[in-house]
Amino acid sequence: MAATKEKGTAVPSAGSPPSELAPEELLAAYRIMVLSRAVDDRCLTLQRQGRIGFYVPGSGQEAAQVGAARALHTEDWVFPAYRELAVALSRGVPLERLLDQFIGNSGDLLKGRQMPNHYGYREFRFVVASSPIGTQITQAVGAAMAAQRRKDPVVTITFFGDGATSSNDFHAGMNFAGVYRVPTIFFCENNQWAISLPREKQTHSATLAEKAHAYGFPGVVVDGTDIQAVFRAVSAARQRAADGEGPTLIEAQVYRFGPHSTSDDPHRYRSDAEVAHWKETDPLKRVRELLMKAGLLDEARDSALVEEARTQVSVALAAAEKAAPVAPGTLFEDVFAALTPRLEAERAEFEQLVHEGVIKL
Ligand SMILES: Cc1ncc(C[n+]2csc(CCOP(=O)(O)OP(=O)(O)O)c2C)c(N)n1
Ligand SMILES: [Mg+2]
Repeated sequence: MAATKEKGTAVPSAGSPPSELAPEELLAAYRIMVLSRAVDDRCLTLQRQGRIGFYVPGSGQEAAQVGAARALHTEDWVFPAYRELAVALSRGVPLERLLDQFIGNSGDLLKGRQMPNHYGYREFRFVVASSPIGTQITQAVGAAMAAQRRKDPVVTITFFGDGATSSNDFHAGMNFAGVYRVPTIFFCENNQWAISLPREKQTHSATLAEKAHAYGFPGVVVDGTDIQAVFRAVSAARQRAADGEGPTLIEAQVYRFGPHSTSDDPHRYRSDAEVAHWKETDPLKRVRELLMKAGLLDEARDSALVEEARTQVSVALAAAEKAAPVAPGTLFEDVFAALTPRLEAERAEFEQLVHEGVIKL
């Protein structure tokens, strides 16, 4: 798979962004990728066992996600879709909090109010996942416009799929970003499928990146299984945005190895041969090879690292499954600063019914 570069590359005007991840950073990135893969493997099983309700795997897309995340600054805001676990982990979101959210227990900062897998963490500037396709795109542009007006040195990045390039929000967001030279990075993970719809039926454009040209800013295609290529592209786009030169659209070409989510069966719409073809460029395999060449990894160390990640998931899961459920009274929190008398009465009645066992949790 070639990493073709489209017309209009994202070249910064001032300063020089880092061109690649140093070997130690690459090792840190690989750890996150391995952990993300371990979470995927475990969570697909957990959903089948009825221990979590829903899950969206990101296997195959780890290099694109971690490469992009590592090019960001702490103050930047991330507006993800729903498949960006490796981005969340890269931002520093603790694995324990993620598992709490999947289960919806008392450790879930969202108090069980979102669908499983729809997490967000203000502390890490990782906005709650968007399930309606594309809505995060206009939100990222709006947040970047606000930062621009307040002269906050913040860049926003939004992650979305190939299918989202057909949404209204994609085009509205791209147009606003172009007109106002907004500091946003549009990061499209083209994983070749929008559930069962293949990329070639999504649009007749030769690439998704070239859609940026119509809005007056650069669009680049990168091989999303090459972590260094992704890191370079996002670093350059970030620099451009920070220099006031406006947005960039990056199309990272990847493949989703697993199902779209725990709700579909990919065998009904794609062939095993296609999956096998893309697995030859498994991003984990590619980074592993780079690390071995750099002398930072060998077979034994790699197996230990994978085992460590699996154990980390098991430990976090055991704690999350042991944690108490969300307290029922929290249902009434966070809408009004002080409850209205009617809601206060309803809360008292609700808690009484829970206490009497009429409402079982
Ligand atoms: C507005 C809207 N329409 C339809 C759906 C149903 N839906 C959920 S995911 C999805 C496909 C999205 O594909 P893509 O943007 O390529 O992202 P991917 O899931 O491949 O990462 C669709 C159509 C939705 N969630 N929201
Ligand atoms: Mg897709």
